[in-house]
Amino acid sequence: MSEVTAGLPADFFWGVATSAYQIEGAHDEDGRTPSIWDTFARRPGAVANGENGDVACDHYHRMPADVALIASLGVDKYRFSVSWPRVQPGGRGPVNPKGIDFYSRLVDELLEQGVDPWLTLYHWDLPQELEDAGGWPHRDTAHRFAEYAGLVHDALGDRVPTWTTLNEPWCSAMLGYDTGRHAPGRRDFDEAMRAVHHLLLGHGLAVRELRSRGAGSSGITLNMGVHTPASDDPRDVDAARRADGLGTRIYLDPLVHGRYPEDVLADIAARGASIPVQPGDLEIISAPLDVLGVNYYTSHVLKAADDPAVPEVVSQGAPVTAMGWEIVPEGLTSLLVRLQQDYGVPMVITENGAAFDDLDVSDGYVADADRVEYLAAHISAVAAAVRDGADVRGYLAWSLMDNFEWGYGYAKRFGIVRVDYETQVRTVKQSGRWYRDLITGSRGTTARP
Ligand code: IFM
Repeated sequence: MSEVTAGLPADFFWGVATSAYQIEGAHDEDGRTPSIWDTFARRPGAVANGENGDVACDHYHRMPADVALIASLGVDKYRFSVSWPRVQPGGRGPVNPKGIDFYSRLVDELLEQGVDPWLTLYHWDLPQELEDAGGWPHRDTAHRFAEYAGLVHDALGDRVPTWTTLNEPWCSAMLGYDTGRHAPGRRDFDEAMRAVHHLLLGHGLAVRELRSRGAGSSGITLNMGVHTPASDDPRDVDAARRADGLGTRIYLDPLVHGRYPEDVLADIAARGASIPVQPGDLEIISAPLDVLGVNYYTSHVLKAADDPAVPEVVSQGAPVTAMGWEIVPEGLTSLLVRLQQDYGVPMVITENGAAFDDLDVSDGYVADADRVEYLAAHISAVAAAVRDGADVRGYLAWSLMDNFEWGYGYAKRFGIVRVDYETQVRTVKQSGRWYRDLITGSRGTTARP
């Protein structure tokens, strides 16, 4: 066992993650209809260089080779997402046989290669028709999502052991409906709060559908970090409380404790908005989670701003990735220990990784020592949290390969495998080789054949 993994249990598992819109391409094939990201990416100025996911990594056409690549990394699990408008065009009605067949073949291919499929139902690609009908601020979207979850489980439930309902609902609600930086690009805080509740309700209803069909493990993935006040000035302390409230507790308190936090409800009300809870919703939302997915990239230091409702993030002087995100591995240890104490749900790191510019590319070799260092520091941070009592069962690196990084287009590369977008050639980076060796070493066995 290396120093990096010291303290991780023998059955700790390893994997890689992607999402549908970021890698699949084939945006209008085999009956797929547009999602909010297809629409948003066409809005001038929404995505860097006017890029979109029409082709992306062309994974839809290269899936068997990509699965062989995944298996060559020696991972236990592959986390992917299903494109809702591919399997249920328009977000209503029957399943699209060609669309679901793609995922059925993907699952079979993974199982054949000895890799467990980990399925995320929603990684931000809402069918455009459902946005036109009101999107996540509209309660019916939660019901549509549960119906879709049932359709996908009917087709794949016999072979997929782990189900995640939503990926990072904070991004869907806040970036999608408050700041407008993500699809659908609306800017209205009250709509964002309505979206939060309907995303959580959709999660709870979907879990009910999955469990009624005998699903194995069901959970949700949240993006989280640590929020530290810039000073002990009560205004900075309040800034950190607010960021934690809207970033973490507004999701985990209802999911685990069946109630929204009072202080957060008061902050929301002070901004003229509200959470549209109806009788029975919180019971649905708080169905026990088998697993909490934790996506971690950075942590923030907060300072009170002129508008106390919108705290300011200040630099803590740490080095940054190509996203400008500060590298704070110790934040991951603190976060996991805090989540264990406050919520006590078994956890898996469902995403962690870094964008770097990968300038050193030659002769089929990508030297990305910066990414190796980032991954090593964060895996060590997970091991430290486990030694401190956090129940963390596995780690999935973001991302298997370079892909469409939302508003940044293809300029930001998170992969441990490089994608040449001209040729679609994949090259395992130094970090990918390092990760494979780490996995092999942590098992004390040789790599899978
Ligand atoms: O690429 C995204 C992913 O889709 C969701 N989590 C964060 C990643 C990096 O920004």
